Amino acid sequence: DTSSSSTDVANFTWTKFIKNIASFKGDLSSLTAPPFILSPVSLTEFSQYWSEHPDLLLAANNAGAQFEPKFDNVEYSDELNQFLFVVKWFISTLKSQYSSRNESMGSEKKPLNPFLGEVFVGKWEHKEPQGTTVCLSEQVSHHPPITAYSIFNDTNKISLQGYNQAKPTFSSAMLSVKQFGHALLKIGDFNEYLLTLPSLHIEGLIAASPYVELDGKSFIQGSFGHFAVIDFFGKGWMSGKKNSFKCKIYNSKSDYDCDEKPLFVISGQWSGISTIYTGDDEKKKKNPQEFYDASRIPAEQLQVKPIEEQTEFESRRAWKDVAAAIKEGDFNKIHQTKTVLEEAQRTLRKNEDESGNSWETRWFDLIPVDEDNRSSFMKLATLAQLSLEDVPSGTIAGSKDEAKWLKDDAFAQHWRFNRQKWDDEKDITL
Ligand code: CLR
Repeated sequence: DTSSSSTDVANFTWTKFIKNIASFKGDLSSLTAPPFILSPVSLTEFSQYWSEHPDLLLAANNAGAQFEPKFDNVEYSDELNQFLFVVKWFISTLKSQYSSRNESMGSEKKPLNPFLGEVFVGKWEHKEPQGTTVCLSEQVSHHPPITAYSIFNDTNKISLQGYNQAKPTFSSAMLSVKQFGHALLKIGDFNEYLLTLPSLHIEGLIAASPYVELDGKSFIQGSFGHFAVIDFFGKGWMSGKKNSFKCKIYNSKSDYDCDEKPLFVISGQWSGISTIYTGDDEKKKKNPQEFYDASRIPAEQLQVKPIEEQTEFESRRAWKDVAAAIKEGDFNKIHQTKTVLEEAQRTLRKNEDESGNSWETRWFDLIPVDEDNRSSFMKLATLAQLSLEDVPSGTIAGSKDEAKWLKDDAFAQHWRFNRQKWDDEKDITL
């Protein structure tokens, strides 16, 4: 019976893949996976997810505009008002970040593992007077894989920078991922926000239709003290709905520590509707107002120049043949095209070793925490009592968790955008 044998083969391959995952140690990139679970998109492209609602990002530079919904019994300072815009933009990024592949490809898939120096650039062009929002993404490390990004709009004086490393761990057919890194948002000359990245796990592996479920927390710390904690839950929790969250907003981290009543509580689904209450009304579920509806506003894709105009470092050009082979589902061709790319990388590294010149990152620098005067990371992390070290994003300073992740020779360094390097860039254009 030939009709059933092809499904048998697919099932066998998937079962084998799951078994491989279960006994796997180290970096996911080296895991061979059946073609149907491979994505033709590289992780360097994921940076664009921070701004697929650019209007909400720009709105955070609110220039006096009142955040809606507005509650009559709340006093809004300019800073609190802006903080709400920031929270709304952050919530709006989550659908793109964590569930867009399910919509575009039917399930979460294994992204292409970027090579060192791979870049992805693009822009959103807005109606006057909003200018252009630029997205720059660069693979700054291959082992471990780390992607750094910078998204900015000079006209609106708003910029976001950050970096990301996903560390997977496996236990009993469960794939859990801790995110390292953080994002820093700067609005105007003075207002800055630190955003931490939640942990997540992959559901649906056994059924061969994987999807991301967020399970940790994100913190947002503003330079004027405002603090938000966002708790993420999946299907089996609280509301029972997937992609649920609860966000509490406080005047300060110490209000949160002292268990003060939050100023606002927002709850619902980040992939759907969420509701905002004042801290006074939340328990009684009085006067609910819609906060955000992710299903109503489609993501705005950034513009990327045609592949013919891209350099060999640019993601879509570099992965063109591999992506085509993945779309064809041709296992051998995937392997062949990938090998060409990997061999070229190996030769580059070998030449660097021999000549003693190591690879130089293009737009980002690795900066020791105490020399980092390009961002307010130290100030904001200290306000939020978060670790300054290279530990999972959002780890509390001095906590057991921090101790668990700290290596003896730890020496905290973080990736920071170097605007001058981008302004001097000659080869890569938007
Ligand atoms: C990368 C940085 C983004 C947010 C984000 C979303 C989804 C994550 C991805 C990060 C890292 C890689 C990831 C992915 C989901 C699945 C994928 C963890 C954190 C792994 C490598 C693939 C697992 C393979 C199964 C799907 C078979 O801002």
